[in-house]
Amino acid sequence: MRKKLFLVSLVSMIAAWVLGQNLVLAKDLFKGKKSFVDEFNGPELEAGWTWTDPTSSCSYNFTDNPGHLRIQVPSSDYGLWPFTNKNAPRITREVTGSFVVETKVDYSPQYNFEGAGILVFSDLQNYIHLQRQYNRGMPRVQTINFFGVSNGIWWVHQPSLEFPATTTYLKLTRVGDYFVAKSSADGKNWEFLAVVKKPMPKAIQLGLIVYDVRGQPENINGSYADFDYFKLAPVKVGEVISQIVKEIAP
Ligand SMILES: [Ca+2]
Repeated sequence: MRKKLFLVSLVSMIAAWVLGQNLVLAKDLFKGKKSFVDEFNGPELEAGWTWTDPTSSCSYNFTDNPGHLRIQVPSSDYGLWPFTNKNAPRITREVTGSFVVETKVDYSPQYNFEGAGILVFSDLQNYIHLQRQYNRGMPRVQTINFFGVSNGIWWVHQPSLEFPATTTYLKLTRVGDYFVAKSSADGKNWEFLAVVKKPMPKAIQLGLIVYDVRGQPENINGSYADFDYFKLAPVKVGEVISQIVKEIAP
């Protein structure tokens, strides 16, 4: 009985907090605009996107796989690591406040530390990846990985999620400093990976990234990922509450 009461009050407190955050943040984000969808039909990036390619050696196109944004890297020197490698190509747009973002990516990572997915970026000391990734030598090799850098300190959610499929749906929800990660093989049945609390400014850069670093010597050829769409939508408050409770309730 006591446990039940505790849970009810915990849920009520979280609900009040999330609702408050959500109303404030959602108002900031949507300023008269309900949502944003890019189907990547080309021929150019839609307004609001910024292409970042620090070494000016990567590329993107809408023609190799029509209806998809293909981002490609020519070798395996394209990571996002605050100390040594800041080269990963990405497209981002500014988003303020809470959001749910979803993408579908076709990607076949072959070598260690090849990844592609969603990026939340503030600066090189603060960012979050949710991506399809290859991890040689780990218990789970073909995975969904959820990791990042917070105040300059690298973190990774363990365990990563085993995910052998090459077509991957990724969904990331932000409410305040909470980030909820999910993935799916069909875009209908979503598997919860984790919720993490990471401080981030209200306004961040949100987008898609291809990441390929030299985790093993034979990884020299680079890679590409095909993103089918990018969908930004309002947060479903109830869903976020249930995930946060799932993570922190006793
Ligand atoms: Ca598409």
